[in-house]
Amino acid sequence: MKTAAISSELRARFAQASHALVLTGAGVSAESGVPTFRGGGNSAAWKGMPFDVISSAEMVQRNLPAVWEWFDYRRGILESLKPNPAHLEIAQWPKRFREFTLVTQNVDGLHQQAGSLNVVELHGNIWSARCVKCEFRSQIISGVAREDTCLECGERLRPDVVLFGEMLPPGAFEHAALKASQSDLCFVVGTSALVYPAASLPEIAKNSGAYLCEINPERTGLSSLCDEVINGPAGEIIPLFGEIIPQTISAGQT
Ligand code: BJW
Ligand code: ZN
Repeated sequence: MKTAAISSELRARFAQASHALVLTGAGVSAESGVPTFRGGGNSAAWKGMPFDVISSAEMVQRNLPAVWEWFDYRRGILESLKPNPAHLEIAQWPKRFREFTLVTQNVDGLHQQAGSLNVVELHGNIWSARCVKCEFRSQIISGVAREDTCLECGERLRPDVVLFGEMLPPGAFEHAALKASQSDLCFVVGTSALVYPAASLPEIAKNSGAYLCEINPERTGLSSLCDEVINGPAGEIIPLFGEIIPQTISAGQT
């Protein structure tokens, strides 16, 4: 895959854009070895349960130990995995734009491991637990037994992730939607764009005049809305942007 994968139009836009937003999904971590949700692999089902059954608010009510088992298993996989060239290149992008916002649906923390700051995590983080009753949160540290009960009220802790039918963290989507509406360049990377409200962010960006680019080996329901679709793996395509000579002065990430 050569730089030719990026059109001259997109190259110019990347060099000149002032407000950029990137929305990532499971596909950006696929080349690190994290299974996607809908692309098959180990993660699509857990002990015969489809992931949307085990990763559901109802299962937290019904069988929290099973939900923990599923998330403990996934954290176990993550312990040995590293950010890939897509995460590493995206971590450099705040230097390329006056404003840069990284929004992820992923719970794996790999963007932060790659050096990205202020990542908007729409669906929470697998390295955090929260109380089922109060606001208490507890970080989960690799190799250290996680807390089972809330230190504030004694209730049970659950994974601090957003399951189907649950609300997103307060303000997270609103912040992302505002930044999407202000962006002049928007990338959608490695998401099937099936899960809302995350999937509405590219639509918001496009409706506000942003140039919309999708990077994904497969077409998605969003592809026809995009100004440009690059059908390829994020870990090969995204680093190619690092070769584009900037034409704007940097200022940081919001
Ligand atoms: C590569 C690649 C490579 C492979 N390089 N790419 C409007 C309409 C209809 C329904 C709704 C709606 N608004 C809300 C809903 C309900 C629901 C929803 O969206 N349902 C749809 C499925 C229809 N949404 C919610 O419930 C959300 N909450 C909410 O809206 O609250 C308000 C509310 C509450 C109550 C009632 C009503 C409203 C919450 C959604 C939470 C999603 N949670 C999960 C699980 C997190 C925990 C866990 O980790 O287990 O989040 S589901 C799962 O899907 C996970 C992901 O973040 C999310 C998105 O998946 P993603 O990232 O797109 O992954 P995949 O696997 O689908 O796709 C991977 C892609 O990568 C593919 O395209 C590959 O081709 C590609 N790829 N290799 C680049 N190398
Ligand atoms: Zn509590």
